Amino acid sequence: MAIVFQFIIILFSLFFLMYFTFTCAHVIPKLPSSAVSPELQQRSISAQNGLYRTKFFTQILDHFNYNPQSYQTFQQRYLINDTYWGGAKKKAPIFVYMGNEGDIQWFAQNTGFMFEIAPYFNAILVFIEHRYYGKSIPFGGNDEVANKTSSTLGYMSSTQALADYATLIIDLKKNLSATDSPVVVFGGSYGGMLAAWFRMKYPHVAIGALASSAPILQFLDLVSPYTFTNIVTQDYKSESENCYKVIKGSWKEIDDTANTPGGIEQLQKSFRLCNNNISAGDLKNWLQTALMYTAMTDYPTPSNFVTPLPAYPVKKMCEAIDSKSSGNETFTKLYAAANIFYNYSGSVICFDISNDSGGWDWQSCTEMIMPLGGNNEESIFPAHKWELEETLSYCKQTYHIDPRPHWITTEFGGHDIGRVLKRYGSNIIFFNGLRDPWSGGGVLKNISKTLIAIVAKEGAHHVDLRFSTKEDPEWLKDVRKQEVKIITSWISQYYQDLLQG
Ligand SMILES: *[C@@H]1O[C@H](CO)[C@@H](O)[C@H](O)[C@H]1NC(C)=O
Ligand SMILES: *[C@@H]1O[C@H](CO)[C@@H](O)[C@H](O)[C@H]1NC(C)=O
Ligand SMILES: *[C@@H]1O[C@H](CO)[C@@H](O)[C@H](O)[C@H]1NC(C)=O
Ligand SMILES: *[C@@H]1O[C@H](CO)[C@@H](O)[C@H](O)[C@H]1NC(C)=O
Ligand SMILES: *[C@@H]1O[C@H](CO)[C@@H](O)[C@H](O)[C@H]1NC(C)=O
Ligand SMILES: *[C@@H]1O[C@H](CO)[C@@H](O)[C@H](O)[C@H]1NC(C)=O
Ligand SMILES: *[C@@H]1O[C@H](CO)[C@@H](O)[C@H](O)[C@H]1NC(C)=O
Ligand SMILES: CC(=O)N[C@H]1CO[C@H](CO)[C@@H](O)[C@@H]1O
Repeated sequence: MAIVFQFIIILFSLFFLMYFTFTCAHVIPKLPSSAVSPELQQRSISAQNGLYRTKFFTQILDHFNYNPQSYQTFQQRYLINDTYWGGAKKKAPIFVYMGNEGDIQWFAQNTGFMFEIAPYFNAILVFIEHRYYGKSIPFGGNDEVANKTSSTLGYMSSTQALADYATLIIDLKKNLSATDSPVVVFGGSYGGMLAAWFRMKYPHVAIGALASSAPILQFLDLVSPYTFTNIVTQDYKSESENCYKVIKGSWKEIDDTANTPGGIEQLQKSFRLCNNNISAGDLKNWLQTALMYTAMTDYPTPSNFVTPLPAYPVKKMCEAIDSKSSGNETFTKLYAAANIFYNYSGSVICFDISNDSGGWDWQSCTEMIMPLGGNNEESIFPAHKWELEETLSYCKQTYHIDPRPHWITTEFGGHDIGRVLKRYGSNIIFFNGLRDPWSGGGVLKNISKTLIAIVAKEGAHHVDLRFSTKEDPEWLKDVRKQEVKIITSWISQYYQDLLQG
């Protein structure tokens, strides 16, 4: 679901850059789920259970090659819930979540929408884990081997993942004797991109797709690299002009302080950091990460997606910054804001600014070259021009491979998407919340009667897929109602077609 910012990756590229240039810090956004460490995902997962049973499927390593190595297999995890299923005899529907970059249990638990609509549709729910994440690791399930070099990581791609999903779904339908049951696919963030692409590439497997917050246009020459940060900027500005100004002014103040004797110690103290060896760049990354993720997960109710947060966290951060009790000091104000993102639980003793990298780093070095992180004059973040060259050299250095920045648009399209899709595509819902910085790379216009863009002005990253709560605002209830209505129409159309033979 979460396509979050690849913050980690970004951090990596950032460090690489700083090493050479010591230029100002910039954080490249990541999809939200890539920001959550496996340990953290695990902790939140074990807190919940009873939603599904876990299964494994023997999956082929390489769907697109007939050389002997490609016949190697790995165990792919999927989760299943058949409590509400109407059964194969009734041709009751199969709802499949297309796993993103992380542990599938985490996505299942953050996709309450599917659990809540399953009884209405008498649907069986299936959540499939993406290869190279969670427990679905090729090369004997050993991530140290699988993740080690580009020759083992080479089998990780969106096209392989889609082929995995098709293979598993077809096999599962056979096992359930449910070949005539309609399949609807769901996904948020990167998972949403996969859902949309799955419907385009495998129309014989899925009758429709709900692609929530899927930035399928966040690629080279399609949207401005500034959209992401422009939206983040707008989010904070919309709360208060002062909030925007304080944050925007803080970067220079951090640099200036860091350059004075004892400045680093002062920063450490002001922000209550555990690390005793940080740079201004580390601190700025850490703050920018908080600002970006808070914008992405600016949900109208308390949430625990990337981290526990109050309802409307952007507003809360700005209130902290604007509040008189935060004093006049920029750092006190910023600390108060960061404390909301990093310490809403109140259990953090000091902040550990450290970084690590996940599997998305590989993906963002091969095909997922998303122009992001560039900032214009107005930006709330330090100015930084997005350069393809930086990504290319970082990837070369890290993985010894050349990224293929045009592959995604070659494989799935994107240019003139409306004109192209309206002639051959159908049955996709593109949901976007305009407060979500990723919405800049989303499909925001209706393409045809069955390629529908649902746009929520107040919405954040795949908010529609979350479990409903009593406090949900009307607009969110309406979005979900609209989605249910559209999915109902796909399914009844399918049954009609089936009758007509
Ligand atoms: C399916 O999900 C529901 C919650 O919506 C839960 O009560 C039920 O136990 C789950 N069934 C299985 C087989 O896990
Ligand atoms: C279908 O059944 C076969 C035989 O039991 C099993 O090996 C395979 O994993 C099953 N497929 C799925 C998707 O679970
Ligand atoms: C702090 O980091 C710098 C490089 O960033 C390194 O040269 C120095 O040894 C480190 N100091 C400590 C105490 O780790
Ligand atoms: C904050 O600013 C106001 C107005 O500029 C000033 O009167 C006040 O003394 C300042 N407070 C602190 C704690 O610096
Ligand atoms: C986290 O919040 C708790 C409770 O408000 C507070 O006592 C603690 O100092 C905070 N941690 C940091 C690092 O600021
Ligand atoms: C390596 O594998 C683990 C699964 O345990 C995954 O979470 C992680 O993101 C992978 N890292 C890389 C660099 O691919
Ligand atoms: C797309 O069409 C639907 C009705 O079919 C409408 O509810 C929705 O607002 C339209 N979306 C946009 C972005 O105009
Ligand atoms: C603060 C911190 O831990 N920074 C580390 C982030 O990752 C780079 C690359 O591995 C390290 O060099 C930094 O020390």
